[in-house]
Amino acid sequence: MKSIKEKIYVIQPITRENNAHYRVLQEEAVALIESAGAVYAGTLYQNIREINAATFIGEGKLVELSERLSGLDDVTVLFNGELSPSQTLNISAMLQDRKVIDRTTLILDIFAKNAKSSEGKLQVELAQLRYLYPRLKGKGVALSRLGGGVGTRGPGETQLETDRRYIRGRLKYLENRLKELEKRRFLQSARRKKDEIKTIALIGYTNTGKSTLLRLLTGADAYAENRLFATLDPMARQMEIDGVPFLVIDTVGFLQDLPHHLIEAFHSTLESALQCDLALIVCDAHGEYDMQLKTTLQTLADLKCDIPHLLVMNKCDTVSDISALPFGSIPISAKENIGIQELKRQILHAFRDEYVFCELFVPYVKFTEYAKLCNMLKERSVCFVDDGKLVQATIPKRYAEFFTPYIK
Ligand SMILES: Nc1nc2c(ncn2[C@@H]2O[C@H](COP(=O)(O)OP(=O)(O)OP(=O)(O)O)[C@@H](O)[C@H]2O)c(=O)[nH]1
Ligand SMILES: [Mg+2]
Repeated sequence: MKSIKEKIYVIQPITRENNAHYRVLQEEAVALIESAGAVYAGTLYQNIREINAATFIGEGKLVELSERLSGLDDVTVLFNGELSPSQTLNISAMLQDRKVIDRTTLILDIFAKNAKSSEGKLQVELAQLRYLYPRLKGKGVALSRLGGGVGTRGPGETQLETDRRYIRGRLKYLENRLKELEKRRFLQSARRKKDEIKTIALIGYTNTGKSTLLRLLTGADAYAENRLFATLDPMARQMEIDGVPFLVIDTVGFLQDLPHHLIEAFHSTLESALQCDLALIVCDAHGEYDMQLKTTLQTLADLKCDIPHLLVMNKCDTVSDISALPFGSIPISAKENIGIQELKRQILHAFRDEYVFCELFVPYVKFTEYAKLCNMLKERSVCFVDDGKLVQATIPKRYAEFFTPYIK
């Protein structure tokens, strides 16, 4: 069956706070609409000096919008900000019962569409129900106006219309189930700590190329696409640099003004990434990287995450002058495989206190003795000579003393 794409018209408020970046917010709204699989139908900008408690923007402006949209019955209105339940319903009523959604609802809808793992789906459902639950109070039939964002994904109208007790029960179930999964993950990460594999997390703004970089570094079959929130479920894959094994974790992207409870919803899956040993903060060298970096650092701070990081400027194949990029950042192109050796060198450098890279000489008479130590190091290359073998080795520093007799 050929599906008809939903058309969405944007109301972009201009406030004192977003005065400098409302255009970027509007462009992002368009990208969000496209990422949700809907069609962008236009924008109405509105200066707001004082927020109207009932309708957010002034009623006069809503009348203007209503006239502008007359004859376009099937167009949904996206308010590019967060609306209270009553504001949503009032705006909808003033627009002849048109469907009105806010930015959070749209993002939740994209999340619902993109979650692949069972845990990701549970998290999205929990976030959707938590967002919708307070909006259910005594709204009766009007509920359907709040439901499910674009299309029919997520909890959807039928579920919303079922009784609130059921939703409360479902919330409890989801919370418990996620707690169990979190416990399991905690055990896995504890085991990893025991195995002592260092973890590297790819963190950053959405659509900057994190998944593309994961693919390049680890050969993983990660999904990368030119749309927002392509990745929701973290994916972890191993790679090795000069004999040092690393676990690389891809994560959900951040977005400016991403409501806090949405990030909170992903806290359990982000957890493993946030406990990493090193973060690669990925920005788009061709985009608004100052804002991307600021948003990322702010989000990490909000999540109380203070980890060492390297700043990676991706998509440098699209930039003519890389010398203008932030000082100390590492320019790469994950798509064109540019700058990756330097990135790997800097990753290893970040762990320089943890490993010794050296050449060993093992005489034949010591082979048995050496063999007992072998699981403590990584042999990068071996070359047999007359009286023994030469080994290029990577040794975790705490084991280095066992190898002192062999170090050349
Ligand atoms: N020109 C260019 N495009 C790139 C590069 N790296 C990634 N891209 C493109 O950027 C888009 C987004 O890439 P992803 O790897 O999905 O980005 P992401 O950061 O994982 O995005 P989310 O998961 O949505 O947060 C895709 O269309 C990629 O092909 C690069 O180095 N150069
Ligand atoms: Mg991704």
